[in-house]
Order: sequence, then structure tokens, then C-alpha cells
Amino acid sequence: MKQFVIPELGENIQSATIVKVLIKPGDVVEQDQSVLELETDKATIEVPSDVSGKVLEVKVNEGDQVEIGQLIFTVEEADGATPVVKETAATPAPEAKPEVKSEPEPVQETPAPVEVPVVTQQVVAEPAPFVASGSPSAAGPKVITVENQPPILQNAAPAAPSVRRLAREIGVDVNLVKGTGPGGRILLDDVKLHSKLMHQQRNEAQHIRAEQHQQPLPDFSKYGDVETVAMSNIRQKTAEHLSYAWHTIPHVTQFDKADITQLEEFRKSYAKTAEKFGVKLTVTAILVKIISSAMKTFPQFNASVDMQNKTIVYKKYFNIGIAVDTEFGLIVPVIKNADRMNIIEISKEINALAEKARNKKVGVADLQGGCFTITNLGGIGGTSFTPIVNSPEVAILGVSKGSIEPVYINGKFEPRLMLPLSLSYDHRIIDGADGIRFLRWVIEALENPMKLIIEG
Ligand code: CAO
Repeated sequence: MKQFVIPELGENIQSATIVKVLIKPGDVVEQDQSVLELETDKATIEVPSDVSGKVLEVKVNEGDQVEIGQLIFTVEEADGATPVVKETAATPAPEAKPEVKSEPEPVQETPAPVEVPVVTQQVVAEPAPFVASGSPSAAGPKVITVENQPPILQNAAPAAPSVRRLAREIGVDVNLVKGTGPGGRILLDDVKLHSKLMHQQRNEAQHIRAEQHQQPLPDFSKYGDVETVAMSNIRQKTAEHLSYAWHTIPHVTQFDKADITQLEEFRKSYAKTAEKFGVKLTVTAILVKIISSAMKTFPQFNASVDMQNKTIVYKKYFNIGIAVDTEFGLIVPVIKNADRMNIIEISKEINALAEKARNKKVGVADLQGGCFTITNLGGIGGTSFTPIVNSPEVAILGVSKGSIEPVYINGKFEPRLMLPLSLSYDHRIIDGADGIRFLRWVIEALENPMKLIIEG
């Protein structure tokens, strides 16, 4: 008899709610077959099985709250069955799901090209790149970081599509996992172990940092009624992440304003056309495009600082995070390869990601790989603010509410629509002069979009 327990689900996720149980007693389960749909604070995840055989007992129901490591169901393994599916894949059972059958187990699988940028991101996303203990460099990909150069991926690890899918969903870079299968092949258990160790390491570091900065609270009840409420996972994560960024990054914030009078006229005149594409053209989408171009001109804004190794990692991909206000907290989904998209495509992507974030449908992968963040509070209000850099990124653009102001032009005041911008950056690698050059570049692009065509 074998047991299926809840595996590691990703960064700071300790528990989840069961949305759907996809198996029942008597079913024959294949390894890697999806058996549960779980909802975490951030995402809905399909969980594949790491056991195969006939389901004997299912211990949970839809709606149950489950913890990592909790027993979910037991199976009776077929005689002589091995937990590794490689042999069974060659002679699939007639009742095997087509999805499982269509996932052959090539021994030398080339990873999908789209995963390559994620590899680079994963390397830089961790302040101290995590390597599973005892992981010999020969088994995994070799990542070389040269001072002032981006990391280079040397080779890729063999893993089944289902293993890659789980890794993607729980935010593990499969190319950094040590495979324990034949020929260094990466198994589901390897991904889970890697995720567990990675998060243990990060949690420990975060807890140490949080404890260092937490002073005991006074007894507020002496002064009046109080109510104490547990932080949600998302609030804890936000608090830890922002504290970390605030304590490690020497911040500078520069303010300026863009005259978006002409841009606004264009936005209004283009509104009907944008509608035909099913989008609303907003200043956020335009800024995503402008920032991805500006980062090409100013590569130090598309970088991460590695103080341990005294290196700067420059990224050659342009992924922009958008801060989204949701009822359960701040979420920053990432628009991947924004430089390759037009503004209509970016608008669609912002809408899709913002909706997913607000409906708790955003996947862990949607939240990863950011190079730069835009936080637009202007739809709500405000004249200026000092955003905190979203570590390990090095800069963030804050956008406040655009409003009509008198601007002195050619000897007289004219009413112009001015958009207040605040750029916070990591002063370790960005000098003040570069900060204002970057911000001026962005402002000039907002004021004269031809700049994008010529220089972008
Ligand atoms: N100044 C003036 N008006 C603005 C504006 C600005 N800076 N930004 C947006 N607007 C307007 C839009 O033009 C739109 O107006 P119309 O309906 O008249 O066209 C309206 O505000 C609503 O815009 P939107 O919010 O639907 O769309 P968006 O693409 O501009 O923004 C998103 C998308 C996801 C950034 C936004 O919805 C959001 O969540 N903002 C909050 C971000 C946040 O919480 N940041 C804080 C992080 S730190 O705690």
C-alpha cells in the first residue's frame, strides 16, 4: 500500500483548500495524473500524483483545508509495480488517461525554449542562489555568473513534461534540481525536495531577519478594546518581502512630472479602436511598453545585485511586474517579454493578469521573473509617493494621479495634464544622475511617443 500526501506547493504556502478531488476509491491512478485541485492564497494548482495503483481510501473532501504532508489517499500498488512510471509508460494500461499516454518519457528531452528566461530569472531571483545539498554540478545545469555579465545556462536536465509542469506551478526552476532518476533524470520527488529545501532556507533567513527587527508590542488593551487577527499568508509574505527590501536596499526616490496632454488626447481618440480589440488603453499599458524600452537604453535598471558574490546580474529579457490592488492584498503579476508585445497586447495581458489576481487564480509562475515593477495608484488618487523596490529588482516606478495644472509655456500659463512619477531605485548600483536620466527618458517617451519608434 502506498500513501499520497500533500507535496510542497511553493513559496510560503503551508496549507491550501481543496477545490476538487479528482479521484475516488476504486479508480486506478497513474503516476503524474492530476489528483487534486487546490486553492492557495495566490493560485489554483493541479497536483499530480507521485504514486500509482488502485485507490483504496480517500481521506479528504472538497472544501477541506489541508496542510503540507497531510495524507490524502492510499493506493494498492499492482503486483510488481514500481513507483517509477518509466516501464509502465512503454506498456500503458488500457484505461490510462490520454493525457498521461501523450506524455512520453524521453530520456534526453530538450526543455521548451520559453523556460530558458525563467532559468535566468530563478538564478537571480534568489539573493543567494539555492543549490540542493549534495547536488553535484555534473547532474544539474551549470550556471556561470561572470562579473557584470548575465548568467549563462550551460546544459539542461532531463525531466518528463509532468515534472516540468509541477516545477513551473510551484515556482521551482527544474534546471536547478538534482535528478536522482536513471541518468540524472529529474523525478517528481526531486522537484518536491528541492522546493522544500529552497523554502526552508528562505523562511529561515526571513524569520531571522523579521525577528531581528521586531520589538515587543505594548499591551494595547490597557488603553481600550482591541481585536487581534492572524495575518493571511499573503500579508505575511508582503510584510516579510517589503521589510527585506527596505532593510537591504539603500533607496533613493526621484520625482518628476510628465506632460501627458497630447497622450491623453490620443488615448481618448483611440478609445473606440482599442474597444474593437477588447481592451481599454490605459496609461499603465503605455508605461509598460516605455519602461521595457528604457531598460534597453539603461541596462543597470534591468539588473540584480549579488553582494555575496560581488557581482551584478544583467538580464537580457524584459519582464514587467504590475502592482495590482486586490481585496486580499497587494499582488504583483509579471508581464513576460513586454518588449516583444505591442500596447494592445500589453493591455490585454494586464487585464487578464489583474483579473486572475483579483479572483485568486494567478499561478505562482505568473508572479515570478519580474525585472522592474510599475505601481500605478493614480486611478485612486495621490500626488506622490515613495514606492519600495521589489527586491531582487533594482527599480520601481510609482505613478500618482494625473491632473490639470498651469504650466508656464512660451511666456504664458497653459492648462496641461501632468502625470506625477516617482522612481525609486537601488543606490548600490544606480547613481543619482542615471536615475534622473532614466526618468527623463521615460517622461520624454510619454510626451513624444515617436521616441519609442526611433530609440526604443
Ligand atoms: N492618473 C489618472 N487617472 C488614471 C491613472 C493615473 N495615474 N491611472 C489610471 N487612471 C484612470 C484610467 O485611465 C481609468 O480611467 P477611465 O476609466 O476614465 O479610462 C481609471 O483610472 C481606472 O484605470 P484602471 O485601474 O482600470 O487601469 P490601469 O491599467 O490604469 O491600472 C492596475 C491597472 C492593475 C494597475 C490598477 O487597477 C491597480 O490595481 N492599481 C493599484 C496598484 C497598487 O495598489 N499599487 C500599490 C502598490 S504598493 O502598496
